[in-house]
This record gives sequence, C-alpha cells and structure tokens, in this order.
Amino acid sequence: MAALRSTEIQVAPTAENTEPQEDKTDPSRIEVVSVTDEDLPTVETPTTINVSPLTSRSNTPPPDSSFEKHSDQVRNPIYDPQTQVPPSPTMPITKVQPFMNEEKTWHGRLFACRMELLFGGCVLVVVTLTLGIGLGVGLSCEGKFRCGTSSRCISISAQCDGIVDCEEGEDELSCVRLSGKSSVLQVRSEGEWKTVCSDEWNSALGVSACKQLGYARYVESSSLPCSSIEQDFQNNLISININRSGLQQAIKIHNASHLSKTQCSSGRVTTIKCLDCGTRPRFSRRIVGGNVSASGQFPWQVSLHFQNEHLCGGSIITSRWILTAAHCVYGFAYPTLWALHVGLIEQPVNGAQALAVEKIIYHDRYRPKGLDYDIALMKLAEPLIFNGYVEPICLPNFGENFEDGLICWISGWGASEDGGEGSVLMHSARVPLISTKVCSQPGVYQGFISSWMICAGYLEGGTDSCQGDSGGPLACEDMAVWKLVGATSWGQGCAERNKPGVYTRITQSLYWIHLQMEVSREGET
Ligand code: 4AZ
Repeated sequence: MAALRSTEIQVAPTAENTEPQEDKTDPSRIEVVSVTDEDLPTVETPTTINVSPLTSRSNTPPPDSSFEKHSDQVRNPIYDPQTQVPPSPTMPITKVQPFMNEEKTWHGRLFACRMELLFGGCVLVVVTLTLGIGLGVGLSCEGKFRCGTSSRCISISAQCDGIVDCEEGEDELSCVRLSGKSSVLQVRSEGEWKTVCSDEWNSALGVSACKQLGYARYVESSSLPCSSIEQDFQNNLISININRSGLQQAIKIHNASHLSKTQCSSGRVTTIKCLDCGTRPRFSRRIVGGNVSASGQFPWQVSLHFQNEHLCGGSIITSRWILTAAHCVYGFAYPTLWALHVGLIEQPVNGAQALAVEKIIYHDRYRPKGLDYDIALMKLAEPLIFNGYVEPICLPNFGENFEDGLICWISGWGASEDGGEGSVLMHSARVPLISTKVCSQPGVYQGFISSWMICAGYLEGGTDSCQGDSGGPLACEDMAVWKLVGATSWGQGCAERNKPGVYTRITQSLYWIHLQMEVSREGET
C-alpha cells in the first residue's frame, strides 16, 4: 500500500524489475485446478515471483514501451506463444509460397494437384459442417447456450427449464441472481431474467434460492413495491408457486413447471439476503491513526501465505470462500502450499493459527500474459467463525452501479513503494473510483481497460495499492453496508502520476463467482 507522494517514489525501470523472469518453483509439484489445454505448456509469467519474506506476487506490467508490447501480445490474435515474439504492427506478413522457383514443367502437375487438394478440402468442410450441424455441434453457439464441457449447443429456452440437457448439467446452473441496490431476486426463464413477485413467496423458497447462489444459509426475504426498484428490473415479472412437497425434494426454484407468467398481483417483488455481511461490529472510528489499519476496520481482509510467507491479499465473502486475484495463484493452485490468516493486523503471524485451503479455482480464461479475468476463489477446509475481527464483505448485486468519484478503501500488507518491502502492519487508504472513460485516456491506460476492470486512485499519484496488495479488497460503503467492488489486480508501478490502480470488477465477475460456489455445493445437503 503506497501512500507516498509520487515524486518520492519514481523508480527508474531496471532490467531486474521489468523483465519477465523465470518461475523458479518446481512445476511438477503443482496441481493446477480449472485450467484448459491452452494453459498446459506453462509459459514464463510476466511477473517476478520472488518468495522471500514479505515479498509478493507482482502484477506490474513493464513500463511504457514494454508495457504496450506485453499487452499487444495478449490482444494480437496472430501472436505466437511458442516463439513469444509479438509481430510488430509494421512487420509485413510474409507468406511462404511453395514451388515458386520450380521448373515450368511442374506447373501443369502442380495445378492438377492443387485442384485435387481444393476439391478434397471442400468435400471435407461440407461433410464436417453437415455432421456438425446434424449432431447439434455448430461451429459457434450464436443465439444458443453452449454446454461448457462438450461444446454442444442447446436452445436458449432449454436453459434453466428444470430439465438437464448438458452432460454435466451446466444448463441448470446460474439460474438465479440478485439484482440492483435492493437485492431483488431474479430467475432465468425462457432465455430472460425475470423478477420474482412476492405473491406466493415463502422462506423455504428463500433457502433454495440462496443454495442456488452457492450460500450455505439463508437469512431473510422481504418485499418491495415493484415501482421502487430500478426500471430495468420492473419489466419482466414472474410468480413462483411451488408446493411444500416440491420443496422437500430440494427443488431448484427456477423449475419452469412452477413458474406462472404473471404480473405481480400484489404489485410487490421479492428481495432476499443470504448472508449477514459488510458490517464492522468491532470497529471504533476513534482509534484510527494515520493509514495503519485498526483492528476490526477491515475484518474481511485475508493474508494469503504461500509457503509460510505473505504473498497476496484476499477478501472473505462467505464463511468458506475467499476471493483473490488469479495472478496470485496461477501455477500455484495447490491447496497445501497455501495457508490463510484472518483477523490480523501485524505480520508475521507468529504461531497464529493458519487456515487450511481445500480448493483453489481461478477463472479458466485468465492467462498470465493477460490482464483480464484476474479472479480466483479459495475454499477453506473449515468454515470461519465470525467475531467482529473476522467478518465477510458483501458481494455487490448484478447491475449495481458504483459512481465515479465514490470514495472507497484499499487495504493490505503490500509494499509502500514500487519494488519495496511488504509492510509489517496492515495499511489502508481512501481512493476514489475512476471512470473507465478517464482511465482509458491517452497517457493513462489507453486501450487496456476492459469491462473486467475498474480503476481507483488519483491521477496525480501518491496513494495506491502496490505489490503484495494484489487480490485484496477495493471496498465501498453503501448505506452502512460494505461491498466488494474490486480485487487488487495491476497497475504500472505504484502511486505514479496517471497510473492509478486497476482492480478486477466484481459486478462483472458475479456470474463466475456464484457458478463456482453453486457447483462446489452440488451434492451437499
Ligand atoms: C502488484 O504487482 C501490483 N499500483 C498491485 C497493484 C498495483 C500494481 C502492482 C497498482 O501486485
């Protein structure tokens, strides 16, 4: 956590802190979770992973020129990961033309040969397309739902209809979401999200809805006049009428046979709460001094220890789940290498009880050379007990908007200057959210800010997150409830002018988060 004037911390880029370095850890000992084939030839990470005391998993892109090159590699579709040499924009594309200098007498034969090849190729394409379409395996699933594991496409209306169509049941997952400022319950039905009326709602349905969102418990539901919620959620309404015996079979609430297409006869819609979160029962404002955090000020802050040293931050989002950045765990997604610490201010933890990790999942589209999808979840082996010093932060809801300029907080044990040592005490700082428009301006991060990112900090520099803060919270208070708006992801240097911190945008990640938690709970009673 850097809280210095930018002029004090101008660090000239050196080969040591800008060049990609080789990963020194033995990869044969690493169990990789949630990776696709593309990940397997482990490429050099662009970051320096130096696991010395209080060092961190860095995610600072190389400075300006190399930074642009780095990101070109990610975005340029003809970049060859084998050679790792990105084609320069001015590089002419050279085509190797076989037989160009052969004798003229070959031309006739060559032409015939080419025609045969062309014909053969055409036949192959036609057969593949016919077979593919016949089997429902289209080349693209445009306008359809793709079954994740099999690349099979099913019609959108078959998604969330209560009947399993995909081999692994993916079409019946992610069928529930909470939306807008008031946590309005929505179910996906016939390809559309519909807001649930409170007409025939009961708490047994609430238990099912929370389970489908991946929560272990249900707290309460209430109702709101339909007219008081965001306009976007008022248009498509649905009632769920399910009898008690249906619920005893632990039915999923979106099951179409129980949905009736109505307007809400009561004129009211359902809101639900699955977790008491986002409060700081042990924090007293009077004891805050400087930018060292006070006990209970950020009770959701986690310290992720890799082989007994602090490496990254994380946030408690339920009693079993910690949210962090994919770049913290990529290539090290092996639970026994990690231990988590909660409820602490001071490092090192000196005998404090470490929490064991059961499972690590990172976004399967995350690539170490990329900056998108920088999100991961760690499942604890045992549930946490909340006590005021250890508390969960709320996830935001779908469609929730956090205004530019909103003052939020970052926290962690990161370095207090770029390339510096980690901090012994947890630091925290106030940072305003920066719009994507401003953050994408020339001279800031033009062309690099995607819908998976949110910027926060000061264009004048001076206060920022830094190495070792990665994965930790960007937390914003909204009507006395704290919400996780971002997870510390990357930035150019720390606290530099025009280079604010970039955070993984949690509203964008909700679908992925709930899906992982829901899948992980499948089969639990
Ligand atoms: C890092 O390397 C890192 N200034 C985290 C945050 C920022 C830069 C780097 C933002 O983990």
